[in-house]
Amino acid sequence: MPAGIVHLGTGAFHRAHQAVYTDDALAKSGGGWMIIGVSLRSPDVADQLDPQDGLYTLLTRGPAGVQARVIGSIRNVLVAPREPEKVLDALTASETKIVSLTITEKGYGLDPKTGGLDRAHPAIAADLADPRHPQGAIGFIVEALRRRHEAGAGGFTVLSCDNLPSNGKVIARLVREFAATAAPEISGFIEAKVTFPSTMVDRITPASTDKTFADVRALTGYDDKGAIETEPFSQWIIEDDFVAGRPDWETGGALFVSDVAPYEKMKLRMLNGAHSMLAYSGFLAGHRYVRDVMGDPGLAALVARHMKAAAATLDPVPGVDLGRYAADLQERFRNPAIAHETYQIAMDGTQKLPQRLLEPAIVALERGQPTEAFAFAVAAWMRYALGRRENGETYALRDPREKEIAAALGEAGSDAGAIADALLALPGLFPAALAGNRTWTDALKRRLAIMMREGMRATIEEEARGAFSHG
Ligand code: CS2
Repeated sequence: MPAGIVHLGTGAFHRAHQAVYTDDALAKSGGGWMIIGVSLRSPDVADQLDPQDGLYTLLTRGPAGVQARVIGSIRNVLVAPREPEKVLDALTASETKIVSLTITEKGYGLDPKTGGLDRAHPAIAADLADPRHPQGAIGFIVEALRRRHEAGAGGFTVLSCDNLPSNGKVIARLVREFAATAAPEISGFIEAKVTFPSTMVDRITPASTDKTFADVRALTGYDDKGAIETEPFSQWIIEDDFVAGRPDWETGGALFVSDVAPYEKMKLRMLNGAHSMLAYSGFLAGHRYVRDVMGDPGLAALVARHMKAAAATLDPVPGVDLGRYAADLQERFRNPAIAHETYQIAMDGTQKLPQRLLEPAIVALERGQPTEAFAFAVAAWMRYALGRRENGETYALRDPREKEIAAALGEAGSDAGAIADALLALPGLFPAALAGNRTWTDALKRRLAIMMREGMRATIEEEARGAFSHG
């Protein structure tokens, strides 16, 4: 079957989510919707999948057991640094009707201060300097659109599948802003021929381990270098605004709506917000996996509290009972068959905090609702940002602002107030509504001080007992 989709960022999440919906759609309805994957950095996925004709096994692990399924929707994977012209050929091919992305929050080049393009972002800066030879996602999309416009071809749909609020609007803004500098002649073409639907994506997908490969071998008899694993749950909510058609993704259960924003906020604040909170606190309390966190009564109570506080910041979500949603999320977090590392979720904190913890904290403050859950979560991130466990062992933060954080913390030592002030002052991270709110910063510092003095476990116990509930 011909390819109709070029996907940027062919990591495990894409292969456990959009590629599966596309596999279902191809099986039921056919159509020229195979996927050409693109890796913007590492050749690993291409080297795993291409010798296997793009085929790979998806393991689904539920409490009741494990299932293996071969996914066939990916045709091949290109490696951008190795073969950039082939990537541009795929993006400009007339069959290409959708360009989708899972490049993580930090891949976009979004300036948190302005909501626009961060011209200092490494890939954005490089691509603005040499727009005909792009390296990053936005650069590739704009150069491909420029070539399509020049050739008199049509546009395509840009489909962001990352955990950013209004992800379609965000990438539309970045593409337009980038094009205004790099290819101003295509702005009318973008308005007329390119759409940017927003999507909410959800499926917990831990990194593959030796156990993934061993189980695949036992279940299928194949040595599958591209095998991945995930949970049974999967959700995809999409705005139906495709400029040149789309696969029959409803087949696999995708839901098409006119406004995805309420669902995105719900997922980002309840699932991802609780995830970030439990990742920082759980990691420091010695829990390797999310399921271990859920087996810790104090932390499990804080997860429930967090979801409740996050739910209170939301407007009604069509067709969703938020109490039921929270209960289902906790059930998913408890899944004993999924080994999802707290350290994996803890990465890229500066990119995740705003939409997951800071925005809901501001809403809670405005509405006079409880904010302790957010103060605890942010304090846990600050403690985590020190990059050392309580026994002194160090770990990499794996955050694009890691160096800047280390420099900011250089002077602060172990003083909770100084640590918090240094991190609150990181440019563009904490909105004034939080950094300038004394009650909020005091609540945060009080928790960080206990974390520094008594350790994370003791803080979790006190927090779960409600010992700080008045601030
Ligand atoms: C997690 C997400 O790593 C993280 O930050 O919170 O990847 C989460 O597992 C997914 O969004 C679930 O859909």
